[in-house]
Amino acid sequence: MTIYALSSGPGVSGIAVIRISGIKSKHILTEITEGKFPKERQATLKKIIDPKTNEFVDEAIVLWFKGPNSYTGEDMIELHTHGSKAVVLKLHNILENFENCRIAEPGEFTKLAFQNKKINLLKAESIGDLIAAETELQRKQALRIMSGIASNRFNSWRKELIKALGEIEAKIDFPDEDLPADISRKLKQNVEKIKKEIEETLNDEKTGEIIREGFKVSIIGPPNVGKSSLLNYLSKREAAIVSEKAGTTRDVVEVHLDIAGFPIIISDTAGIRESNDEIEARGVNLAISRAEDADLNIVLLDPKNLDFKGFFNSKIADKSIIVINKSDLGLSNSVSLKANKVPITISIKENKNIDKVIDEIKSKLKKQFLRNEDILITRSRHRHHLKECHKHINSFLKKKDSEDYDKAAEDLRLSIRHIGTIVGRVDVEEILGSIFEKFCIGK
Ligand SMILES: Nc1nc2c(ncn2[C@@H]2O[C@H](COP(=O)(O)OP(=O)(O)OP(=O)(O)O)[C@@H](O)[C@H]2O)c(=O)[nH]1
Ligand SMILES: [Mg+2]
Repeated sequence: MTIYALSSGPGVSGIAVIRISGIKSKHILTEITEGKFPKERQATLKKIIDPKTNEFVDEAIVLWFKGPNSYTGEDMIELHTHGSKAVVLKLHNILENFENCRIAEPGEFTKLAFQNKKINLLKAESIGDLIAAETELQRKQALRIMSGIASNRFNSWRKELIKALGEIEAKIDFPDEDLPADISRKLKQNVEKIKKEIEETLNDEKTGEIIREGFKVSIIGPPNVGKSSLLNYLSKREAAIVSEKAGTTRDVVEVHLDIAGFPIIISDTAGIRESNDEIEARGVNLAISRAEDADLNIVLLDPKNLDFKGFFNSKIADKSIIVINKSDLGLSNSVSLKANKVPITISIKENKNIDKVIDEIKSKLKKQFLRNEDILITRSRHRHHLKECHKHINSFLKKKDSEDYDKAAEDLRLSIRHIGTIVGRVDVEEILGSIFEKFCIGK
């Protein structure tokens, strides 16, 4: 099958890039251009024609990549046409008329690259992350993972574990050999070292995932205190409806922001109060679960609504800053705050002190992202498999020295499988290879 797709963004642009990958690429390029076939990897200006009618379609820069030296590993073409909708549409119509040629599915070029072993799973994911990156931090993280920093570490752990497994397999397969009876101390020490390194990697406060997905800030508080006003102020637009009526916001309103290069998802939520209105009550539940889920909560109050113990549970309290809005109305002294946190007093109406809230967010962000340089985990998928790997290593290390080797080998096998899944490599041959190496000692 040969696939094609517009690889540059949709809409009008100076240049549009259409990619074609697959066995028919060469044939297609011969059919839609005239004259000499372009040299490999050399930008060539060509007239594109409709092979059915000989109609002139556009002038384009044509690039020919012969597989496997291409992004997908297959024969590939890039057509850099003028970026009009009509040109792109016409080319799509021409391409769909070729036999066994269809439009690509989302991510299919990268999937082919992975399947053809041009890239591993981590690199495939980080290419996706780089394309989606909206902030400096996200771009840097995607590039770091793309460069192979995480793959190298995972692969080296995996290699060590495969080596250890090979040794144990050798004992199972050749019990009569002159091998020490116990699982050697050195082998255990090596595995112990990997275990410690994995623990350090896991102990990262999920920074990589937070950079990728955005730092979640939730604005929570009683109705009518100015939560939506704060969201609008921070996002510099009318993202949420503001009204003097209490209970205006029902759904969660989300805005993506870039504060000092940090990716942030800020959520405005329904004001929290007892309500008989079913929809409002659902909004309140949603608000509380958002706050529990957030990386940081701005608990917003106003002088008339200083009570928040109703929703300030332990999941929310630890990651909250308290902000009292409407300072222009004067503060009531008679109300004591029920949290041992110093509140920030602001007025959105008079634009007072809001920079203090922003500074507070920034300082939390800086703390969170302090050690982004040694981050290896950027998705919960990686974390899950690394945790599983750690679990099986632990179980291996707990096995008594002279205990059943079969069980110890199984622990290692599972730990290898999980770590292999992160980079997309689960290969029985490799384990067999490692056994074979051992087999070769004198045999
Ligand atoms: N005096 C004064 N009024 C404000 C200030 N900030 C917001 N308001 C007003 O307070 C009212 C409620 O504002 P919203 O932003 O809708 O409040 P909310 O917390 O989102 O309310 P709900 O969505 O109903 O929970 C509006 O009339 C705002 O104009 C302020 O600093 N001072
Ligand atoms: Mg609101």
